[in-house]
Amino acid sequence: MRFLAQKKHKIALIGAGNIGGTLAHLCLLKDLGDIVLFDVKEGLPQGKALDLMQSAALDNIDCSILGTNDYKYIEGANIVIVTAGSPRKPGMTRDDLLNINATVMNEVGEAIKTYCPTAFVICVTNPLDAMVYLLQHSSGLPDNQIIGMAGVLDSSRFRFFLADHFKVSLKNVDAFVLGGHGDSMVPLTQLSHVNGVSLEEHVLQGTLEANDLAALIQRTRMGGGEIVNLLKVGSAFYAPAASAICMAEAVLFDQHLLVSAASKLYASYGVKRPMFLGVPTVLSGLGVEKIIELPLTKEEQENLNISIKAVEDQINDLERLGFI
Ligand code: TXD
Repeated sequence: MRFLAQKKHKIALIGAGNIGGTLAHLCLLKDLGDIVLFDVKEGLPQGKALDLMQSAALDNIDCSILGTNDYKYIEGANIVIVTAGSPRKPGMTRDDLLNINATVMNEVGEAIKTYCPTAFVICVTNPLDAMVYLLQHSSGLPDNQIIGMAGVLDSSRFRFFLADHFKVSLKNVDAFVLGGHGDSMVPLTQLSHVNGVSLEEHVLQGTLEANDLAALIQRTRMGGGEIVNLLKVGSAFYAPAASAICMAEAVLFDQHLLVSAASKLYASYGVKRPMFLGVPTVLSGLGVEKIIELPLTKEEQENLNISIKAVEDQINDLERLGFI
């Protein structure tokens, strides 16, 4: 190890389903580090790891992917991305998943506490805002070391719908979505721009119909459900995986990147109890470096309050069911 400037990163992926497998593939293609793919299903992580290693041979990427059913191999991981649990099925609400996935979060939290308590953890499992809360509870991680992934995905969905509507390059669109990962998420129209002009300004200038904007926002809110209904089995996985990788890279490479992430709040943004909620968050080598408090319009705050209430209800359910 004398000549090695820095050790390779170790990335643990908990859950080797659709998102977990895609995450492993992205980590491999981006050569992010050594990968451990964990799942409770015997053979699944091992089979995917083998397949991925064989694809690495074609891309001439020297990396290691270990597929396992044993948590001990996540020891010393720098990053843990959690997708373990059940995906939403057609007709099922995110809240229906609470019971099944809460049990999984307790197991995962215990494993993180035992094997990699210094890792930065990104939770993806739904219902997101409640699961990341529970995962912090069971792992005992400090606030800067754990976030939930939703806002990056919701913002990229909004960006795509806007670029498609305006027929412009995605590069000319930026968008920001706050709030809980649910039907009550809050796309910010003053902070989202097409060709440098805010959506509010587009409406004032007549280059975007108010009705069209409302429809684009509604499609963003229902973005996950639209894909669930099309797929019939399972839920979106390419964009969710890409979103989690964007967050992992921000931490691994100390990018000081501003993203919308489910971060721990105590009293800001109008929350009345500690909770995780999608807010502008700067990610760096410190993990959650800072949470930015944006001034919101009255309407945005009212919408955010609906999100806050939805997350509060989920946490209350966790309490009622004895998970916390
Ligand atoms: O924006 C977001 N946060 C999301 C979240 C966007 C899309 C999907 N979102 C949620 O991610 C979705 O509702 C699920 O809760 C997770 C994972 O979605 P994925 O599509 O990857 O689900 P799969 O393919 O069913 O994979 C889940 C895997 C599967 O292989 C199970 O065997 C495994 O999780 N699983 C477990 N792994 C480890 N430990 C336990 N206990 C366990 N239980 C199931």
